[in-house]
This record gives sequence, C-alpha cells and structure tokens, in this order.
Amino acid sequence: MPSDTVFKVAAIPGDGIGVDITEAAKEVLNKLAQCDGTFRFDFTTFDWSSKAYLERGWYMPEDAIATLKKHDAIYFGAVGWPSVPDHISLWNMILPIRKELNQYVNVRPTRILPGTKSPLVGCQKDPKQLDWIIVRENSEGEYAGQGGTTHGHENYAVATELAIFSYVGIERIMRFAFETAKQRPRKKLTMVTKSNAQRHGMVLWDKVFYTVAKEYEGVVEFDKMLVDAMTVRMVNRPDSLDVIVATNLHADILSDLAAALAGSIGIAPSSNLDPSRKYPSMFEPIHGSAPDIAGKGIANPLGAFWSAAEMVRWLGAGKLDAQADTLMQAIENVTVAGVKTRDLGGDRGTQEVTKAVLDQVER
Ligand code: GGG
Repeated sequence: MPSDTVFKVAAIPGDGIGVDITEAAKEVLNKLAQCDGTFRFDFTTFDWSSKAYLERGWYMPEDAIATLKKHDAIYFGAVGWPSVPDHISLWNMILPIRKELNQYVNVRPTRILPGTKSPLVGCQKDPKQLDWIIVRENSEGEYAGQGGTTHGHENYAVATELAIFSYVGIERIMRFAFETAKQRPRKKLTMVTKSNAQRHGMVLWDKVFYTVAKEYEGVVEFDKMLVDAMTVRMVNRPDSLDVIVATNLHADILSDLAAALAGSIGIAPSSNLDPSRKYPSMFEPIHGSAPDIAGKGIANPLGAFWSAAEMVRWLGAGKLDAQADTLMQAIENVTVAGVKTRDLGGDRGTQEVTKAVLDQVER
C-alpha cells in the first residue's frame, strides 16, 4: 500500500441514531489513519435522510448512484423514521444502493465481545460457543422488488411480493459462503432454506448448494437446515454453527437473532460487498435508526466501529488487516474495561464509549 493512500468514502448518516454513530465512526477511522500514518480518509457526507425527504420530497438525487461510484467505499448509518412508511425509506436509499452497486453479498459476523454477556446460559460459561458469520444473499429473494397490488378498493386489495431466485444469483452466494467457511478454523457451512414448504425457489437453493458443495467435499463440512429449526439450533447448540448462508429475508431475520444472542444488536456489523470490486462496497451496523433513543446520546457505537473495521479490512484488500485488528482490539479493550452502553448492561453514553475507543486506538 503506497504510504500516501487516500480512501474516498461517501458517508450517509441517514436517520435517528445513524447520525450519532456515523459521526463517531468517522472520528475513530480518522484517528486510526492518523496513528498509522500510511493512509487517510477523505469523507464526503451526504444528507440523504427521511428528514430531508420530508422537507424536499426526495431521499437521493437522480445522480446518486453515479456519485457513489466515484468513491472507494460507502459508510452508512441507519434508515427509517416514524413519519415515513418504512418501505418508502428502505426502497429510496439502502436497497437501490445495494442493487445498483452489485453488492450481492452481505456479511454479518457475530460473536460475544469480551466483557459482555450473552442471554444464553451456555455462552455465559464459554463465550467462544457463539462465533458465527452469516452470509446473506443481498440482491434477490423477497427483496427483489417484484410484485404489485390490484383490486385496491375498500378491503379487497390483493398484493403479491414475488421472491426471485436465479441459478446464477444462488451459485455466486454459495461460492462466497464456501470460500468464507474454507478460511475459518472450523471450516463449517450451514445452508438455510424453507424448502419443505416453498417448493420452487427454495428447492433451487438446495440444488445449487449441493452442486457447489461437491467442489468443497473434504475441505468444508456442510449441512442444511430449515429456517424454523435453525432458530432453535442457534439457541440450543450455538457451538455447532460456524458460517451460515441464507436468503435475503431469512438472513435478515436470523442476523438480528444472532446479534441478540451475542448480547445486543448494538454491536453487530455488516458489509455489503461487490466481490468484483468494480463498484464501492457499503458498510453499516445492522441496527436501524432507533427513533426512541435518537438524540439522547445513548446509542451503542460499537456496531458502527466494528463495521468501520470491516471497511478498513476491505479497502486494504489484505494490506490493512493489522490496522483493522487494531480497531477491533480497541473495541474489545473497551468492553473488557466495562465502558459499555445500556444495551450491554453499562451506563455510559455514545461519546464516552467513543472516547474510550479513541484512547485505545491511540495507545
Ligand atoms: N443500518 C442499517 C439499517 O438502517 N437497517 C434498517 C433495515 O431495516 N434494513 C433492512 C435491511 O438491512 O435489509
């Protein structure tokens, strides 16, 4: 990596606590870069939010995707506000960005941070029991955007929401998931569907899974679960899981459960990746805008910091892993020291946790 590398990052704080945690993440990323000295960030912040939408009638300008393409990465806070229907905010920001920038992989790691507590009794004795990566298909399925409403008079509306699954779309996410599992110490992959009840798209998922799996026999241990049974296994036998691959909808739900089982949704990161690296990838904590605590200074910034660490790892493409690890270590030192927000059982605010992480990065 040349010593004067500049990463152009588009920051979209969005709504609610997204604003607080994005500011905090920018501070931490700038500190990390400053301490390292070989790279720096050039942030451009975009005011694309529900508040702006209510004032001017649009979330993102028409050239938004072209503008984002001029950046190396996107850092996203959160989207959603009570006075705007959630499907409007989601479909005007985060979903078009993922689709237009070929971010067909969403990686969601989950583990119990040291000094924090899982609600699972077994994991309280041994936190290492829960250490997962959820690989979410990020472009198809129930979020493909096809469907419609007809017969829309009185109470006779008829609506369809088509789940779209293509062989190519399934194959590429399976390959990514197997490659992810191959690089992990336990080398295990669990594929999740609901192919007993849904006999077309989900059966295609099964078929493609077993086809790709042939290439990994003896290298990656693999199995298949139905999504309902999977929720039970996550609670009862967390140590039997390693990498999990699931559809857009299933993985969206399972990753919230995973985060809660790891202690709090406030710690959970995600990376929306274009594996071809043609377009910028996007990094965001998995939590939403939390309007109930917005502006109170109590949001947990750790999911935002963990997402920032993943962004550094991705941007470095193997050359900034040590710097990403430094940030993760800083986060863990802070949780071990008991500097935690309320969702983790502490009593500290966003700024105090941020300051503690900044101090650790600087050490
Ligand atoms: N920071 C992520 C965020 O705002 N999430 C809101 C949400 O509901 N997202 C749905 C999704 O990730 O598909």
